[in-house]
Amino acid sequence: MSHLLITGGAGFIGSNFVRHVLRETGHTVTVLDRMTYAANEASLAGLDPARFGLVVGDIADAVVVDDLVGAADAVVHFAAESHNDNSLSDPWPFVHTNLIGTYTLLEAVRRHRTRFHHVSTDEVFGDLQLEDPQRFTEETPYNPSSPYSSTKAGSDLLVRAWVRSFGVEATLSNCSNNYGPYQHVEKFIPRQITNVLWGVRPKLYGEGRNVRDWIHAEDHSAAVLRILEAGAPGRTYLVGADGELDNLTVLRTILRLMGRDEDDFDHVRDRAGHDLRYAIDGTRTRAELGWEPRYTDFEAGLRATVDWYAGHREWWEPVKAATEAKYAEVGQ
Ligand code: NAD
Ligand code: TDX
Repeated sequence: MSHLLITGGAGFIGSNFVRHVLRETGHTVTVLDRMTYAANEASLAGLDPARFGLVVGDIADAVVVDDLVGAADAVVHFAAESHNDNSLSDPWPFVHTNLIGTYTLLEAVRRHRTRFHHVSTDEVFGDLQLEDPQRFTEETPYNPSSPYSSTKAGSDLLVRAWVRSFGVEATLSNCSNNYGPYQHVEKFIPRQITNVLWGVRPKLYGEGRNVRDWIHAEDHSAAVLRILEAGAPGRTYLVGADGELDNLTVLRTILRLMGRDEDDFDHVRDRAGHDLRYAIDGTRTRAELGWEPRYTDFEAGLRATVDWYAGHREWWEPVKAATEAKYAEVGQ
């Protein structure tokens, strides 16, 4: 049994991971989270206080981080500014958290010789053409597009440098687009589901031909836990579930599942520098770690996600109006 420090554990994937760890292992967990707009304490409600605690703090605060890392057997690092659209309107928090925050954690795990897992994204590779037969692999060169993805790319490179130069025992994972419960309503799938529930029309950027490679957050959690247990120090693992779909198809599926006309949405202004397509080749991760995605029926996963948002209005409704007001300001 170990004690894990999980950064960003009050966000979407982090909170799913905390529940996964408490369910699947005997580990105890401390979450370090700054409780930004993206966090929700309700995502961690009802967890066993004997095995779980929340510390509100900044991963760029070296004093707080040093204490918590010193008390942990391993650190799993999810904390980030995570939304591309926000990074276009105000990049600074992305530099602060994704770069300086990751640097601060790395210095602490270096001092304490603590096992570290860094959670990253496939967006570090840039984008692919629609008809390109290739997918991202561990060898794909980094070519990030947005302030979000470039700060994530920078954080990955910091981790690699701390492994090579200082012998830090770290692993990395680059995962594709996650969906599932507890995702902030600023993101594509929850935004559209809650728009329908809230009585406004869904919003599609441009023509919606952009492709994302969807994976359920529960599958991502299982992969991260497996890497923590069996990953080779210094290695990068690509995590994906062969879930490529264009945005138009996803939106039409949501509308159909919710009993609406599939054309009942608005086209809005496209995202600046909008990446066309992401696609992960996760063959090596599956072969080496024996991890397999379980939520491979996307429509079933989406239906369960629709049901979750319909049944948890108290979780998302308090932030819905402010999120939509922010989008309205930029014509999206
Ligand atoms: P999220 O925005 O839902 O949650 C991020 C959490 O980090 C929030 O709880 C926030 O309060 C916290 N945080 C932000 N700045 C902090 C700081 N300075 N100190 C402490 N805590 C801070 O993000 P998410 O979608 O759950 O993503 C989690 C991680 O997974 C990120 O590193 C992201 O890059 C990566 N990732 C996300 C996806 C995806 O599809 N969402 C895919 C691949 C990788
Ligand atoms: O209202 C919308 N309409 C729309 O068409 C929104 C919010 C998005 N989109 C499009 C843009 C993207 O092509 O949907 C797609 C998905 O958008 P996001 O949910 O913002 O995700 P994306 O930009 O692909 O990034 C996500 O996956 C990789 C996460 O937010 C990142 O944290 C992760 O690294």
